[in-house]
Amino acid sequence: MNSPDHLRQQLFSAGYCVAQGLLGKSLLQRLRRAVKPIIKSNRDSPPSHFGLITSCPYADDAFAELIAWPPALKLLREMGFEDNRWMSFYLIDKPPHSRPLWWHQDWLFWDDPTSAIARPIQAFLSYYLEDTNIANGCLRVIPATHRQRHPIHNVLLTHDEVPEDLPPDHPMFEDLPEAVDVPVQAGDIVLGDARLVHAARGNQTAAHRPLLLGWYLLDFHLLSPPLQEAYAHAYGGHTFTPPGWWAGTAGEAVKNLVVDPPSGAVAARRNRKPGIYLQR
Ligand SMILES: O=C(O)CCC(=O)C(=O)O
Repeated sequence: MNSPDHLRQQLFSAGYCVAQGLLGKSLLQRLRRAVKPIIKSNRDSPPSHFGLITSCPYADDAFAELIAWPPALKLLREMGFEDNRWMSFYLIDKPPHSRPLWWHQDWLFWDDPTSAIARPIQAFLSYYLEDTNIANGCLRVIPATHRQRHPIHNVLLTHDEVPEDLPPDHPMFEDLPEAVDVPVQAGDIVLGDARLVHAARGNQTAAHRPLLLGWYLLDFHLLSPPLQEAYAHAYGGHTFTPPGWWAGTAGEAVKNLVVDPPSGAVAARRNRKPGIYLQR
């Protein structure tokens, strides 16, 4: 595995990095079992993300372990991030023979001057539950687009603007030569900056491709007060209570990661469209 220093350097410069083998075999098996009924019950629901994307119901305590997974939190600390908070987890399943996901970025606050800083503020930790590659729908990234404008930014629609049936010839699907595929083994973590332009290959196989994607805030205490307040309104401790049925101390570990409640400060305004804080 690459050293935490190397991973930090890659996350800062390219906008993403891969930490290998962080999910132990036993939690991986428990998570595979936990997502199976969710995937099955959603099999006939309308497509979104050209597959299933759903907020985790957290009903299985494997999710509690995942949210506060000690090896992941340790890695973040070793990478230099000391005060990390959890926002949400999504199950993103690509059904057999499903379409690619379009290029997009996920940063919510492009009007905030800290949109331009090198340090990642909001990051995804993606846990692919099966070996994932070009054939079954791996992640694709355009390195360094978390801080640097790229022509693709000119054609990106925001999440609210993307129609469910975005045509396959839309430029948001363009096969760019500088795009990098990110194949992983089950149990690896992909860490990505929310500002990074990324997409995913289609699933050309007959098997599902499940992903558990968690959003985290890195070094919450260093965020500007307006950002802290915006996150507090959406995710602050007041909105999340660990379910009582989580076994043992699982809920306790998650409590340490909950975003502080609002303080009454002025909150940053949401704007998903990059502006002057994305370098040319
Ligand atoms: O499905 C994937 O592999 C990536 C999904 C993702 O990163 C996203 O939806 O933001």
